[in-house]
Amino acid sequence: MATDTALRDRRLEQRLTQALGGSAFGRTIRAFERVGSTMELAHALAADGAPEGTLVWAARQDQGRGRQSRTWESPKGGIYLSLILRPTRPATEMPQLSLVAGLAAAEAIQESTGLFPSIRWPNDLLLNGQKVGGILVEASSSFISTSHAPRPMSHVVVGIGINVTTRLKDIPNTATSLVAAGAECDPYRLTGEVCRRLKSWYDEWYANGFVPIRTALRPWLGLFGQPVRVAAGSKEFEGTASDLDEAGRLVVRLESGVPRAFEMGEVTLLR
Ligand code: BT5
Repeated sequence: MATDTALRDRRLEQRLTQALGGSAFGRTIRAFERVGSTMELAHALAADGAPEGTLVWAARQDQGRGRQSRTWESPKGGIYLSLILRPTRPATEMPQLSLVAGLAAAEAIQESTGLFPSIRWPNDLLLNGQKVGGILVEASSSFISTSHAPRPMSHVVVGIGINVTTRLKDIPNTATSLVAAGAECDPYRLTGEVCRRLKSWYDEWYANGFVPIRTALRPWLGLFGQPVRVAAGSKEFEGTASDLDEAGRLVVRLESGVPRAFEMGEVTLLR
């Protein structure tokens, strides 16, 4: 993309290269002081043939996005990154990548700050019940099919946003930042940790499927045994979160006593 070349910030790229210390995820870096959305750039680079592990990083985004066209507030002080992946596992397994990335990001935050974030299935990172980070997984349209047959994906972009030194007045009142939670944190080092851990858990998932990820996720998932409401599509369900199944679906024991597994959805804790 022409704009990509024009806006690249080589100084940022050098700092990130140092912090990544040779991580295979992030071996190719495109860094920007300000972009629309790192997702857009990553999709464009992937369509141009960028290799797996290409990292697109920004210090600010003007059009940061969440799931279902929601806005991801992306002021200065956060880290905003997208990684290009080219998995050949079945497209039906793609939602698991959100949990693979959540695990990597939670561990990276803990390693960099000593804080212990919880993962709110399927894609939120919380500190003290407030959102400190979010994950967005988008697949290229080329593999979206009307057929139910599993197909290899041509590329997937994993986006991660984390509020580091972000001022609380610049983000929703349901949000927090690492600094507000009492931690000091270097954003470049945190990026390096995220990339290294994502590479390692992604390799594990790729080779052995979701089961080892499920085991590693257990201590980070704060939901089990709690009353929850799950909004899935146009419907809402209430019950007790009871498990994460072997495909990464959230199992909720509904008020009727019947367990139901959710592949996607929004979870609210009821207390
Ligand atoms: C997410 O969506 O949590 C996924 C966020 C992914 C952001 C990254 S940043 C790098 C890459 N480039 C992008 O453009 N996006 C990705 P979702 O579950 O839909 O949550 C969105 C909701 O989180 C919003 O509706 C707000 O309520 C809340 N929110 C918005 N900005 C926030 C922030 N900075 N911190 C915490 N919560 C926020």
